[in-house]
Order: sequence, then C-alpha cells, then structure tokens
Amino acid sequence: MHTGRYARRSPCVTAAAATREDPVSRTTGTTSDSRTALRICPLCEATCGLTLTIEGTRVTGARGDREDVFSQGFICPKGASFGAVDADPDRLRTPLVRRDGELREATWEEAFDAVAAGLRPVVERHGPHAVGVVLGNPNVHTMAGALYPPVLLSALGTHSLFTASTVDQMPKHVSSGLLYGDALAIPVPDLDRTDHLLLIGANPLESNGSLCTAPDFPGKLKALRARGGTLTVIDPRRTRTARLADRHVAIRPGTDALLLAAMAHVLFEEKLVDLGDLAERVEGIDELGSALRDFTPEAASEACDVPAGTIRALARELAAAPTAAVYGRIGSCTVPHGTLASWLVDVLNILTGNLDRPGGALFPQAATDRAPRPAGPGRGFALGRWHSRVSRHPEAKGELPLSALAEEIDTATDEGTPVRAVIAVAANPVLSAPDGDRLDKALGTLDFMVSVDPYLNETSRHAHVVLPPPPPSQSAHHDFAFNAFAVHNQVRYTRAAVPLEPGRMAETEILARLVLAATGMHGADPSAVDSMVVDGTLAKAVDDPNSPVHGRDPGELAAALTGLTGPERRLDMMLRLGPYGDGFGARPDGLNLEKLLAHPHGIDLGPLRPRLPQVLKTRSGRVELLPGPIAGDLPRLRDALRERPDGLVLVGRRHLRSNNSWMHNVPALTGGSNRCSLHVHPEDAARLGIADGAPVRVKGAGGEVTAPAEITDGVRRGVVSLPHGWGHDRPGTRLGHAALDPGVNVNQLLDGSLLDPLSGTAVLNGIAVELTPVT
Ligand SMILES: Nc1nc2c(c(=O)[nH]1)N[C@H]1C(S)=C(S)[C@@H](COP(=O)(O)OP(=O)(O)OC[C@H]3O[C@@H](n4cnc5c(=O)[nH]c(N)nc54)[C@H](O)[C@@H]3O)O[C@H]1N2
Ligand SMILES: Nc1nc2c(c(=O)[nH]1)N[C@H]1C(S)=C(S)[C@@H](COP(=O)(O)OP(=O)(O)OC[C@H]3O[C@@H](n4cnc5c(=O)[nH]c(N)nc54)[C@H](O)[C@@H]3O)O[C@H]1N2
Ligand code: SF4
Ligand SMILES: [Mo]
Repeated sequence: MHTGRYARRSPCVTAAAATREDPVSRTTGTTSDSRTALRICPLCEATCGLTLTIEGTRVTGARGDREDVFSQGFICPKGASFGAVDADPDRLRTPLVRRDGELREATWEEAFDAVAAGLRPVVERHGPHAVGVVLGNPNVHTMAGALYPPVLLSALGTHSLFTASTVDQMPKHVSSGLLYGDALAIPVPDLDRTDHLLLIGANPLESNGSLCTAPDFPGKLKALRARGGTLTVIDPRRTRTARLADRHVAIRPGTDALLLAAMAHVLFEEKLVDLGDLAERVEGIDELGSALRDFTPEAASEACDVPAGTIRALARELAAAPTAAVYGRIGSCTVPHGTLASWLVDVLNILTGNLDRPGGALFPQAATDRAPRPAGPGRGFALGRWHSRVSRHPEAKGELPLSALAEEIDTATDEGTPVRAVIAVAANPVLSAPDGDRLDKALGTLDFMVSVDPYLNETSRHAHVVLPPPPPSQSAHHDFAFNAFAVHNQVRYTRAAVPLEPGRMAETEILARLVLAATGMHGADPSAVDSMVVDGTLAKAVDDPNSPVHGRDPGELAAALTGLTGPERRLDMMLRLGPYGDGFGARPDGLNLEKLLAHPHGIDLGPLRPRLPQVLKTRSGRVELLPGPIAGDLPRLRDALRERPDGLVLVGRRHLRSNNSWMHNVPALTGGSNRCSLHVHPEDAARLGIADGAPVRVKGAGGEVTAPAEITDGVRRGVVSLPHGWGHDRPGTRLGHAALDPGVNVNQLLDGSLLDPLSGTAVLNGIAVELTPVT
C-alpha cells in the first residue's frame, strides 16, 4: 500500500528556523550499558509498536511493546529483526555523486549542488512534465514520504507522476473515488467485531494485512473463529490464511470480478438485497440490478472454475450473517478487472447493509485527517484529466501507470517531450514494475536522475546522485497514511530512538532540500518548506467557516505550534486542526503534539464508527452505486464470461520474512522457505516432466526467467507462483548478501502492456506463461 496514498497540499512561503535533526525519544528504561526506546515498526502496514534495546547507538534487540494501545505486544520476525535491518552494513552512509561515469562519495553540499544543476536545466528547457517523479512503497512508511512529496509535486507541477500505487491499490482508489467521491475514502473490515469475513486475494498471514492496518491480523482471524464467526478465503493458492478458513475457494486467477458480480446477481435474484440504514444514502440500485443481469452464477462458473452452487452459497452466507465484511486486496487489484473487482467488494458490502456499520466495513478516522465537514454534495472524482504521452493512458488520482514509465522515457512522439530527468524516492521499479530490462536501459539514458534511497540497488545504480536516508532507528515516526486504514482509531508518535549519526541527514531534511533544489530555490533554509506549508494551511483554515480556527490570526496560530522540528510542527498543526484536535484552544480537551508526547504508547481513539454521509464527496452527495466509468467497463467484464484460458497462468506470493524488493540483504530474514522458487502443482509438474528442485524456464510476453521448481499442491492446477522483488544480479549494485542468492525478476515476464484500463494498474497476477524443464 502502498504508497501513492498521497494528498496534495498547496504551499506559500515564509521562513522560520527550527532544528532539522529528529529529536530523540526519552529513554524508557536503562541498565548500566543498555537502554530501551519505543519505535513504531515501519516494515509493513501493521504498524506494531516496538520496544528497542539499544547499546550505545546500536539497536541490539526488538520486542513487541505490550503497552502499545494498538498492537499490544504483537511482533513478527521482520520487526524482531529491526536491529539487523537497521544496521545492514550495505546501507549507504554518505551521498553519492556521479563523476566521470562513476558514483563516488560526496558531501551533502556537493550532492544538492549536483541535484540543482541536474534538474533545473531540464525543467527550464523542457518544462515540468519532462521531470518524472517516481515514488515507491516506503514513502508510506516514513514521515518524510508523507510530508514532502506533495509539496514537491505541487511546486514542480509535473504530470509525470508514477508511484507504486499502479502496481498495487490504485483500483481501490478509483472505485472509492467513483462510489464516494473521495479516492482516499476506503472502508476497512471491522475485524474485531464482524461475524463473517470474506477475504479475496489477500494473504494476511504472510503480508500482515494491507489497506487494513491491523497488528496481529492472524490473531484477529483466530479470534473471529473463536467467537463463532466464519472466514472464507478466495485464492488460487491454499495459503496459510486459506488454511485457517471455514471455506477456501481456489478460483481461477483474474476472475474475481465475475465471481463477485455473480454473488451480487444472486442477492438481487433471491431478494436478499437489504440496504438497511444505507437506503436513503445510496442511488442507482435499480440500475445496478439491471447492469448485473447477465452475471448469473451459472454464466460465471466456468470462467471462474467455481461451481455455481458455491457462488450462490457465498452470496447467501454473506446475506445471512448478522454482520459481514468483504475485503479484497492485491490478488483482486493487480488483475485485468481490478477496478471492477474493487468496486464489487464495496457493492456487496452495500447490498447487504454492511457498509458503515459496526461489524461490517467502516471508514476509519485518523487524527491527522481533515476535520469532518458538514455533509452535502461535493466535487466528485474525475478520471483522465490528462493522458500519458505515448500510449495515451488516462491519469488516475493524478498518476500515470508505472508500467508506462519506460516508454515515457525511451519513446519520442510528435507532441510533448519524453521524460528526461527522474526523481526517485524510495522506489525500485527496475524490480517492482513490468519489464525491468527495458526500464533499466531507459533509466541509463536520462539527462539526470536522483534517487533518495539507502541502497545502491537495481534502480538507484542509474542515478547521478544518490541521497541516503538514515536507518529507521534514527528517524521519528508517525503513520500519516496507515492510521487512515486502521481497524481501530488510535494515534501514536515515536521520536528517533537513536540520535542522528554524524554525517547523516534526516530524510525530512533531504526531501525538503530536494524540493528546494528542484524548484529553483536551491540553498534556501529547508525549514522554509515547512513554514510555507504551515502558513498556507493556516491561512486556509482561518478562512474556512467550518474550521474551529475560523477568523483567527494565522500568525498567532503558527506561533502557538510546538515541536522541535519542522515536521513536528506540521504534525502538531494537523493534530490540532484534525477531527480530535484541540482547535488551537477551541476544544481544550482535544489533541495536540504535547498530549501525544505525554502518551508514548499511543492514545486510543475508540472503535470505528459510522461516518456516512459526512465522508461523501460525490456530486449527488450520495453513494453512487453505478458510476459512469464503471458502467462503461462492464461490457468488457461481460466478454470475460466467455473466456476459457487453457494454458498455465502465473500468480505472485509474499513471504513473511521478506518485503517487496529491498529486504533480501538481511541474512536473518533470508533462507529457509523464503526462496525465489516456482510453485507448481504436482499434476502440472508430472504432465510437463518437471522434477522438484529442478530448474524450469518460465516464458511470458516480456521475457523469460529460470527458477527452481517447488512441487506443491498449495497452488491449484493450471497455476504457478513466483514471488516478486528478486533478481539481485545486476552489476553496479551494492547488496552483498542479496547477490549471493539473487533469484529472478518475475516482472521480466511482463511487457508492460497489460493494464486495468480505469486505474492504469499493471496486471501482475493471472498472466499467461509457458514452462519448459531445463535439462
Ligand atoms: N510481480 C509483482 N510485482 C509487484 C508486486 C506483486 O505482488 N507482484 N507488488 C507490488 C507492490 S504491492 C508494491 S507496493 C511494489 C513495491 O515496489 P517499490 O515501490 O519499488 O518498493 P520496494 O520494492 O519496497 O523498494 C523500495 C525502495 O525503497 C528503499 N527504501 C527502503 N527504506 C527506505 C526509506 O526509509 N527511505 C527511502 N527513501 N527509501 C527506502 C529500498 O532500498 C528500495 O530501493 O511492488 C509491486 N510489484
Ligand atoms: N511479508 C511481507 N509483507 C508485506 C509485503 C511483502 O512483500 N512481504 N508487502 C506489503 C505490500 S507493499 C502490500 S501491497 C501488501 C499486500 O498484501 P496482500 O494483498 O495480503 O498480499 P499477498 O500476500 O501477495 O496476497 C495476495 C494473494 O492473492 C492471491 N492471488 C493471486 N491472484 C489472484 C486472483 O486472481 N484472485 C484471487 N482471489 N487471489 C489471487 C495470491 O495467491 C496471494 O495469496 O503486503 C504488504 N506486506
Ligand atoms: S507485523 Fe509488520 S509492523 Fe508488525 S512487527 Fe512485523 S513487520 Fe513490523
Ligand atoms: Mo504494495
């Protein structure tokens, strides 16, 4: 999730100096040579609170913080390896600048001089769209990634924005944008209270959950069953999550939208639709019923390879449960009908009256969200306000498909200029996006590239300047993104556990300086960036009749902000203006940074509560059940009823001890079952003459790779599985441990042409492949 859960805020300028270095947390306990400090784990979306043991400046241990208001002591093997991740000797310690073709160590001053000198001529000569901004997943796991990219984008004004969202959750943003008028209004399953959970294309026992922030997701699933609830899992693999379920449906990959449409059809046909309290808030119910008329279980059954009777049973169980939640994740997003599947997940919640009610799927309310506005019609959500230059892909949520990045660099067109410079922050698209070889070549032709990345890896090796952030122990943390998807409302903030090492720069400062260097203000005080955001935000707030600070003096409010750094002042401002905030004194019991600092284990803000109609920003002011772009895409789904793929298809998988492309360099997290092997069903293996452990050539539209076979009935017949994020064998990288067992890049099997058309999201699951045993 990641990622790309970015909002734009508009800046204006004044300056106020503040320390830039992240303040260090108070020690929570000490013995003679070791102490402990709290740190929210940034390694996945579960956001567990950790208690770190620190000797000197080194993290020597990590355990779950039992007093954490949200995670209550939960930890997984990645969090337990926080110290090893933090202390990886391959992490870059100083900036690198390319001189005479070689990346060499440089000072921060030299590095930012090189950034300004590299970027400005591109902007001045070719305009802002010639600068591609590429934002990767860890931006949703850092404060810097939440606070500065929006400023960079609005100041730069480029349309060339590519993020991990279009290899991930963009379909959900689009469906939410269309249904509710707000791409960030994503309901989450009420895990702690639901009676019935239908999980589609998600494996939280390995991933620990996504777009559903829940520490100890496994424990919550077990608790659901222990209280008499039921769990159904739809996944072509019999995952660890599927093994916990009451019912596992091994669907044919890529066909979930058909199955969900058929379930909705059954609800209409069998008169099981019951909107409950939602009735007056929803429009388009009759039109929806007609639009789904062709999607009978009998018609969908063959394409999905799921018996019609099972589809009917799934629908009836959903309708019969006292409360229920349907939840779909990556396996339902990165497929040809990702937006339709994401929409249908919510449609099913709505048709059964489960949206916005306890035990169903609810909209969280984070402490740094904008304070609620009065309900009423909004501006709605628009798609395709501009298009990519080469393939004319429509933008979605201000972004172009990451799959199109390579062609936007390497292909000239009659109109517009190719991307000539790239700013990559926490992104490794050479491994994460389709056709890495083409992107690899394209990046090598840029006039200029800067990577903000702790590693010299497959992508950053192309940069002219690499700016390394400090390891996580040296950064403060607050989850701006994930609290808005959390299954329980709460707020936590942890200051840096260890002081910034000499020669290091906080990532917030790196990004603030990058904003200045990219926008012609190189050399200005980086705190100016925070001040301009603060001034701009407060100016708007005092003008807003619905704001608790309406009519007040913005200068006086700015002066009242506490916090030792610019980012802390911004956090304080957001908390105070937010839904639980003190409104700068208007609500004295409300939240502010000082109060949060006084609660190092966090503040519980209560279970999720119904929030309709206030969240709606559609033009009608209601939930728009059958939005135009969705209706326009349904004929494509209707065509899919007749598709009968006969060859093998490939899906991905995640491993608990891995994380996308960047955690294979930590010995404690590699080895064992965490391998880049090809899962093949025994019957397919026998038919193709594939032996367990033997190398197999896998061929797709974009290329071929060779991986060892692992024969297992954990995948269904006709489906093979390879994990992503591997392929650490390119020259010029500095990933000593990962290179010992590099694996192969599954995304090389893709040519980048397969997308979900509404969201521009790459099809990464259910892709056609051919296997040949290597002799
Ligand atoms: N085939 C296939 N491909 C997939 C997926 C799949 O399921 N199958 N999943 C997709 C998904 S869901 C996602 S989110 C993407 C992820 O793809 P990316 O967005 O490229 O993210 P990562 O692979 O996690 O790489 C993150 C980069 O950030 C760097 N980094 C780590 N910590 C920090 C930090 O604190 N600050 C900064 N500045 N950098 C940091 C790492 O060194 C690495 O270079 O991959 C996608 N690709
Ligand atoms: N350990 C670990 N945790 C992670 C990550 C990681 O790399 N490692 N990455 C993080 C990120 S960026 C994200 S986005 C989340 C993702 O979190 P999840 O969505 O839970 O990700 P996966 O574990 O890949 O589970 C996706 C499941 O979809 C199944 N699937 C594939 N194709 C289909 C299909 O067509 N239909 C159905 N119904 N199922 C299908 C796959 O078999 C797989 O089991 O995880 C996050 N957490
Ligand atoms: S579940 Fe996620 S947040 Fe929790 S310890 Fe593991 S990696 Fe960290
Ligand atoms: Mo992701």
